[in-house]
Amino acid sequence: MNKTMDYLYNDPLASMREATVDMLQSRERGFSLPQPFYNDARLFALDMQEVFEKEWLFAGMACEIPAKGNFMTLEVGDNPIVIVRGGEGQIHAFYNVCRHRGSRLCTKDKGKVAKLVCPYHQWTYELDGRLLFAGSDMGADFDLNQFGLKPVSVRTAGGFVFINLSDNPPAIDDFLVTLEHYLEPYQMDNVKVAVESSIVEQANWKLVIENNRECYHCNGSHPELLNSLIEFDDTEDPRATDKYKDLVTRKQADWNGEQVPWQLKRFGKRNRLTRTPLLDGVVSMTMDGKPACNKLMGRLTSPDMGSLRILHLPNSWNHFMGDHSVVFRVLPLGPQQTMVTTKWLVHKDAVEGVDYDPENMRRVWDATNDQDRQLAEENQRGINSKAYQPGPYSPTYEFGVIDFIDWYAERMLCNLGGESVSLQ
Ligand code: 3BY
Ligand code: FES
Ligand code: FE
Repeated sequence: MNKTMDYLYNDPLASMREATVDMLQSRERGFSLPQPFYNDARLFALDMQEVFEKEWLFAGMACEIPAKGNFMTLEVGDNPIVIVRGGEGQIHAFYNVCRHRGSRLCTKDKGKVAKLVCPYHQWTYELDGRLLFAGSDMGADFDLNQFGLKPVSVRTAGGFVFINLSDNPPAIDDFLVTLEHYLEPYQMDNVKVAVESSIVEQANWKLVIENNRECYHCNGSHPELLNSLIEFDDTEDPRATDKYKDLVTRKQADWNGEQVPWQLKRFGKRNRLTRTPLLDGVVSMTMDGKPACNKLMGRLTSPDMGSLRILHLPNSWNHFMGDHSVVFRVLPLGPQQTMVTTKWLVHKDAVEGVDYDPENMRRVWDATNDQDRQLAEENQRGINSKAYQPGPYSPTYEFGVIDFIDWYAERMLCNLGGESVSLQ
C-alpha cells in the first residue's frame, strides 16, 4: 500500500475502537465507566461518530421555525446543521455546508430567508436544498443538479424536531407515535419559546446526562427545584411511598377528567414518557409553585397537570406542565465540554409582561442548571485524577443512571460492531 492509500484507508481510531469494545465488554455493570470514557479525546471522537452521528438527536422545536423560510442551526460535533421550513410547510434538515468550497451557509442561530445564500460566493439554494444559482460561469459542463445540499434525516412529532446524521437511521416510529399522542393536549402548533438559555459545562456529555438521570443529589443541591419537584422519578421508582402512590392515584383521576395521557411508556432505554405529580398543592416549577403563565397550554383547562416528563437519549429531557414547558438539549463540544440549551415554552397567544414574566418563569431551572453544572464539573475534575476508578451506582437512587449507561454501552457496542463489519 502506498502512502496515500495508507493515509486514506487506515482508520486513525482503529486501536481506540478495539480498546473501547474491550472496555465495554469487560466493564462492571452498575458501575461508572472507566476514565477514558469521560476525558479521552479519541474516545470523544468515537462518541461523536458512533452515538451522535448515528442515533436520533433532539434538535429543536418546530415552533422555532413557524413559517416558510424560517431556519435554525446547530452543531453536532464538527457538523454544522441547518433545519429549515420549506414552501409547503415541511421541515428539511441539511448539512449547513456549501457545495462550492464548503463554507458554512447559515451563520446565525435562527433567521428567515427567501433562499439559502452562501455568504462566501453567493451560491444560492432553494429551501428544499436544490442549487439554483452558482454565480458566474462555472464552465459548460457544470450541472446544478449535482450540487444540492446534503440532506440530514429529520422527523417531527409533538412539536419536537429530531435529526439523524447516519445513512441508515434506526427506527423511531413507535416513540414518535406515542410522543404525538402525549403532546396532543398541548397543541404544539400553538406554542412559542418564551425564553431560552445556553450554558457551557466543563464536563463530558455523559456526566451531564448521568447527573440528570438521578435525584440522589437533589436534596443536597436543588432547593429551588424541590419547591415543586417530587424526587421520585416515576411510579415505578423503588423509593415511592404509599403517600406518593395515593397522590399519584388522585392526580391520575384528575388527568383522566382532562383527557390527558399519563401512563408510563418506555421505548427500550432510549425513551421514557410519564406524567408525575408535583408536590401536593403545587402546579408549576416556579419558586412559589404557582403558574408562571396565566394562559394555559393547548386545550388544557386546569394548570394542575403535574409534569409530563419525556426522556430522549442521548440528548434530551423535558418537563411539560399545565402553564408552561421546559425542554432541554445537550450537545457535546469536546471531551470535557458540553452545551446545555434550555427553552421555556408557552401558549403562542400568551403575552410577555401580561400573562407571564420570563424572569420569574426561568428562575427555578436557571438555578437548577447552574447547580447541575457545578456538580458535573466537580465530577469531571475528580474523574480526571489518577485516583479515579469506576464506582458503584445505587440501584435504588441511581437506576436511571444505570439505564443510561446500559443504553450507551449497548449502542456503542452495536454501532462499533456495525462499523468494523462495513470496514472489512
Ligand atoms: O427533573 C429532572 O429533569 C431531573 C430528574 C431528577 C433530577 N433532575 C433535575
Ligand atoms: Fe459557498 Fe463559495 S463556498 S459560494
Ligand atoms: Fe440536578
